[in-house]
Amino acid sequence: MVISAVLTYQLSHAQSHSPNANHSDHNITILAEDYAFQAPDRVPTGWTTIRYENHGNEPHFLMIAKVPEGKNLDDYASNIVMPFNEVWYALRDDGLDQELVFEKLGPNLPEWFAEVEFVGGTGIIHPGANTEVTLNLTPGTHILECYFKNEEGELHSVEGMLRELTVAESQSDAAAPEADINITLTNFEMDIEGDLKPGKHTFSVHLVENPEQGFGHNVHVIRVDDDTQVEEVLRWINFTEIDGLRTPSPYTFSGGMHLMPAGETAYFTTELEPGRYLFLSEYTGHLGVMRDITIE
Ligand SMILES: [Cu+2]
Repeated sequence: MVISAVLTYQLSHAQSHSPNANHSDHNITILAEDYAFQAPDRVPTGWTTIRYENHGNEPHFLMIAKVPEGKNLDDYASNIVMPFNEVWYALRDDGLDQELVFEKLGPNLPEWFAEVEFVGGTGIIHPGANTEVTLNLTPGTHILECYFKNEEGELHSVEGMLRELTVAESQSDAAAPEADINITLTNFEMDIEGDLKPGKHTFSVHLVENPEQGFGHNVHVIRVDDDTQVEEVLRWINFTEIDGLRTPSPYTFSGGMHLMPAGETAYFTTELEPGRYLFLSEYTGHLGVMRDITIE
């Protein structure tokens, strides 16, 4: 299959970068480029802080998926990213009804997709921006992924933003950071506690539960104008919309936290300026997991 061949080439190309990684360090940097991740190959178990820098010309995010034992990057690319890409092409090119996305996708995903665990990551960040997230990682094979779309409507993951990260058995001695703002995600609400004033903040994200159907909750911090309609942002952040999660982006992104397991807590930092922000869950914002906040 042509797409698989292209993807395999891009993956091996992307994988060939191996920058400044101290493999035993629990503070790592991951660079987002158009379209590759530069990252270490290994991190220790426990609390790891990831500085995520966007060196590209497009918005990028970082989603981290832990795959079941015995599965690797090639399995994830062929058996999970490809079926998603095929459904996306059916939406983009063949006018597939959005209502039929999961009906079409389901039979093409392997049984082991149910065992893939999304363990956090970042929200979308703008070109030139950076953020930090701190995650409590457990040993195993992980996949770094960004599925934002470029101007041509190709998924960044298919263009090369897929990379393997091994969480080694060795234990990080780092502790969880102190948060000054606490976000709690439930079905179907987002609670935010703390003093949301201008400046840099460390947010804790505690995910109480994920919905039984579909994907779970995450947080994107989105700077919007006073007259921006929430419904329009909710529509745009929907992957199945033709212009959704796609360059050019009509909004400005300040990070957040990607999909994570129920019961866990993770942390992110972001700098807030006076103005209006939406804190929005990509898959469940339309069900109420969002907040519309103006920083005075
Ligand atoms: Cu990207």
